[in-house]
Amino acid sequence: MAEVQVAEHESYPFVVISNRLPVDRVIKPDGSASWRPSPGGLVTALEPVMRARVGAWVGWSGQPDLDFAPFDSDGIRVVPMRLSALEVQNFYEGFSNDTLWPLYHDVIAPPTYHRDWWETYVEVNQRFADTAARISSPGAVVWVHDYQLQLVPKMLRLLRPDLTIGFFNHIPFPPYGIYSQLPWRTQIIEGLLGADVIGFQRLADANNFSRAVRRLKGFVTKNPIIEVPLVDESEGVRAQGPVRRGQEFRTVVAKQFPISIDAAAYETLARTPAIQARARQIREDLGNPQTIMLGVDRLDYTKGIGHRLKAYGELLADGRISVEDVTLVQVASPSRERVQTYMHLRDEIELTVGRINGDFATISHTAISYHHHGYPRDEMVALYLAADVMLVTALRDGMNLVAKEYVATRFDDDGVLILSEFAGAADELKRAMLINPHDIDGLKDAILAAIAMPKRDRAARMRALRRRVIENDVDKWSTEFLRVLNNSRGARGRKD
Ligand code: GDG
Repeated sequence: MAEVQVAEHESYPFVVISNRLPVDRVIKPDGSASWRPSPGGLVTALEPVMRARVGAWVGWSGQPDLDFAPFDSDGIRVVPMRLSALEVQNFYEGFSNDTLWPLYHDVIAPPTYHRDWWETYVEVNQRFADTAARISSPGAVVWVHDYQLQLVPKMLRLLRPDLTIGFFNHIPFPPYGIYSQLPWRTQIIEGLLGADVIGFQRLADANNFSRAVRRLKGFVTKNPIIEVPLVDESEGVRAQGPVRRGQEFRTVVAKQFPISIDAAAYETLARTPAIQARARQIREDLGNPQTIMLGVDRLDYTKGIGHRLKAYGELLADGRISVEDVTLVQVASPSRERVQTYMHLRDEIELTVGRINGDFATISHTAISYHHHGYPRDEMVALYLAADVMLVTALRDGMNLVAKEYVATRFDDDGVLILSEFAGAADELKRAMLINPHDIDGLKDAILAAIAMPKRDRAARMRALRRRVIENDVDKWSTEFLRVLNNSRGARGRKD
């Protein structure tokens, strides 16, 4: 097992751990390599937090079998972890993306359970915990992120009881009836309970977690506090049943901290004349349709891309809209391309796009402008500005930052957000047009209503949405999480 090369003296008072680093290693055509910021929800959310603090970010470089020394990237100290090709298969593609991801997203796709994937998950989590333990200064704050690393909090507490440990779950936490399928359900709960604060996107996720704790461990939960009996100072999470009279306990906070975006940064970009010109250009290039609808997602089965295409295709087939008037732009950024389910999904989506375009596009007007690649952020903002209707039709989504980015961009108070009630963002963005993506007729009606919505109604809704997104930005999210984490430092109690 490769050691991370960290100088003896290198230790930090604030450490973030996530599966992926905030940077990707890219090989240029001339064979030289460099690091560039990686896209994705987590990075987008945490970058500003890290830049404002003295700390390090521990994560995988994205390429198997390679060791890299820690380095500075744009003000962030980056500590790369090594994963072997087999670990990438078992831990990342396997247990994380083919067991936990589908299980935590309401089994939209069937989860696969393999014991050797689990074993690698334990080993890799241990290695992340070892590295964090080595580079954290005494009493440091460590913030662990996401479902790939749920065992790290307990492992880290055993190694370094002096640390304050936070965990944030970016994806949903499923209801107990679904969660209980997991053969390693108790180990995961124990792993998470090693944290002082466990953050979720929605209240429902925090409640699902507390219920799993009650069912599997018998601990008392008094929202948002969970009492973990201290059988032995560092191993309390192994205990079973409620705290007994006279017994000491550690308190763990499990509550919702809805994640957000750097709203001001999106608005600044949107106000840039070059980006506005680009938005106009996009409309022109699409043949000046009356309505541009937009979808932006990782190509993932949780995002409901197929449901959206079905609704749009049926509206064209019914003759209720035409390609001259309404165009759909779909950005589907490549994701998890080595996992079977994702390969099938791509085939299925691209077949549908091809059929709809084949049936309805004309020489001058395409039906769906489909893009299976990522774009620079400037281009994304231009797309948001150009889009009259934004379609977020996730079947299940922790939060969905795209919905918030669209709102932050629309400083002109225009544009309609159609938002799935199964995305965490629906808890906050109540003035969006909330839809059930499984109800195709309902989705079709919502699309028609969005297209026909008078300007005054669009503006009123957008103004209300903007207030929410601007008030609750990513800075507030991290400040609030870290405030609660700081207050939780060493929280203990004794049962009377
Ligand atoms: C997970 C949870 C939760 C996408 N394509 C491009 C691009 N993106 C950016 C978007 C957005 C981010 O990636 C995607 O974030 P989401 O929240 O929509 O979804 P996940 O990737 O599934 O994120 C999710 C999130 O974590 C945070 O907690 O909200 O529920 O599943 O920022 O703009 N960015 C650029 N080019 C692209 O082509 N530049």
